This record gives sequence, structure tokens and C-alpha cells, in this order.
Amino acid sequence: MIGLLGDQIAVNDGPLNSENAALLRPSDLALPLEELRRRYHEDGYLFLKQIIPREDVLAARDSYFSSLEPSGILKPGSKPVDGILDPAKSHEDYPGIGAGHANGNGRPGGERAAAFVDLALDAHYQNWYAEKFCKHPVLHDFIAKWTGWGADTLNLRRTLLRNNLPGSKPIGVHYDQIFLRYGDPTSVTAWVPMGDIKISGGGLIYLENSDDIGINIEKEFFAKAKQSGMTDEEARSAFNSNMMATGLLSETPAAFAQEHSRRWLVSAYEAGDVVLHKPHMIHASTLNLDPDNVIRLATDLRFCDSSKPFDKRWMNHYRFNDGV
Ligand SMILES: O=C(O)CCC(=O)C(=O)O
Ligand SMILES: [Fe+2]
Repeated sequence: MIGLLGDQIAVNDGPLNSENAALLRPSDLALPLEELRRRYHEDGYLFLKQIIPREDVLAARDSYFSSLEPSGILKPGSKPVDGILDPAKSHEDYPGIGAGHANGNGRPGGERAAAFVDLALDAHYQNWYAEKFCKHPVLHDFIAKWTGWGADTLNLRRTLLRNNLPGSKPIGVHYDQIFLRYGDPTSVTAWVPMGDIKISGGGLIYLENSDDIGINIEKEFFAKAKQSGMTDEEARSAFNSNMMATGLLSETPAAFAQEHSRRWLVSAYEAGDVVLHKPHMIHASTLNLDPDNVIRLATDLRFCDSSKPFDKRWMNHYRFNDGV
């Protein structure tokens, strides 16, 4: 299976193979809703195949890379929708947003990258993205029905369009409740690949059965914070103590999996697929080793039950240093 295919799958600290990884389980939309709920609760994730029409995802990918084209990122003569990095360029000139840089969610890159970073940020506010793609009715309606939240289903406006260039540093190990801690842990993340991603192309990976690990880490974190004299409110807003400044649990996924005796679950993804995951489910991204130099583009959309307390900081569009 994995490895035998000859595909190179790797994280920051080494390869993933049949020793430390397995495949993510896909779910067909034709399955009964009850079964789709059961899988999410048991596995901590639900990998839905082909839920958003493929052409809608590709149209968004085309808009994104067409808007970035003036920065010189794309291979000359290639089509924007293919999102192929110019082999003469380096990811250092085109730093990605939201991959857990040393400066948290501050502005990545220096002067030379400024024009590119401006375009990448600006895409978040464009109609084709903020209104059409993020609010895609097929996904919204599915979430409303599947969660049972109905009319209370709220699509949080803060999202990150993550462009992982070949060779760039992927996001480290984390669970999302760290970033949504001003709300109840009931939100659902929809990780949406915007284009096809080969198994070696930098897709998201999940630590097998790790929802309970995330819940325990969160409990310990809270207990420690309380012991050190923090109020509930202070503990909630504190990032530190047992987490890295960026809110990540680790920058070394292979070692993290070994420490916890779990495997990473990996997959190739197709435009139209969506993975839903629970607030404490542990995940990370793989290195983008795409042999064709394809830029990995994905976004994370979050949904919550607006009748319960939720993290209001997520009601605004993403900005650098927005404190989340
Ligand atoms: O796309 C990525 O690399 C990270 C996405 C993520 O962490 C999420 O969707 O919660
Ligand atoms: Fe995440």
C-alpha cells in the first residue's frame, strides 16, 4: 500500500510509510446520514468524496491563480487553473499564508515578497471567494442537515487560503480548538482542497483516533494554568505553558505520532472532496513533494451552532496579526 506505490510522502521530520501511516477512510455521500454522523464521532473526521461540484472548485482555483499571476509565481505558458510553480522560482520569494511561521499569523516574508503576499491576502476578500466559494450552498446545506443545526448553522467568516508551494514548510501538529477557544468545542472544520492533490502533494493528515489525545492535552493545559493561579478567563486566552508560541503542539509530526503510538492517516484528494474534523482532532500537513511542481491550495471553512457560545473573533475576515 503506502510506500509500495513509490510515492514519496513526508513530513518535516521524515518519511511516512506503512510503518507510521495508513490511508484515510473515504465516505460516500450516498451513505445514510446516521452512518456519516457515526463515522465523524468515532473517527474524529469524515472524509466526504465529491460533495462540491468539481467545476465550482476548479473555477475558484482558476480565479485564485489568475489573481496571483502578476507576481510571476506561475510557470510561463501554463494555465492558471493548474497552479504550477515556475521552476526558476523559489518558495522563499512566495511565502505561504497560515503555515505557522515563526511570527505566528503575522505577515510572512520581506520586501521582495510584499506584492505577492498582498495579492494572496486580497484573494480572501474577493466576491468569487468570500461570497461564492466559502458560502457554497451544497456544503452549507449538508452541514445544516447533518449536524441538525438547521437555521442556526453559522459559516464563520474567518478562513485561511493556504498556498503550500513545493518545498515550503507545512503546518505543524495541532488541533483547532486551540484557535477557537473562546467558543464551545462544537465547531466543525471543513478542510477543502482547492484542486487535485497527489498523495505526495502536501495534503492534510490526521493522527489516527486522536480526538481523545487532543481532549486530554486541553484538560492538562487547563489544569496547569489553573494551578499557576490563572482565572478561567486567563487560562482560556493563554497560548503558552505547554504549547508553542504559534499554538502548535509540535513541528515534528513523525516523532509526535511515535510518542503517542498512533499512525498518520494520509490521502490523495480530488477537487470537490471535503474533510470534516472535530475540534480536538489532531492534524498536520505533509511536505509538498509534487513531481510536477503543483502548488497545493486549500482552505479551511468553519461552521458552528450559533445558538451556543462561539468564538466571535472568527466573524471577521482573516487579517495578519488578528490575534487568533
Ligand atoms: O491546509 C493546511 O495545511 C492546514 C489546514 C488546517 O489545519 C485546518 O483546516 O484546520
Ligand atoms: Fe487545523
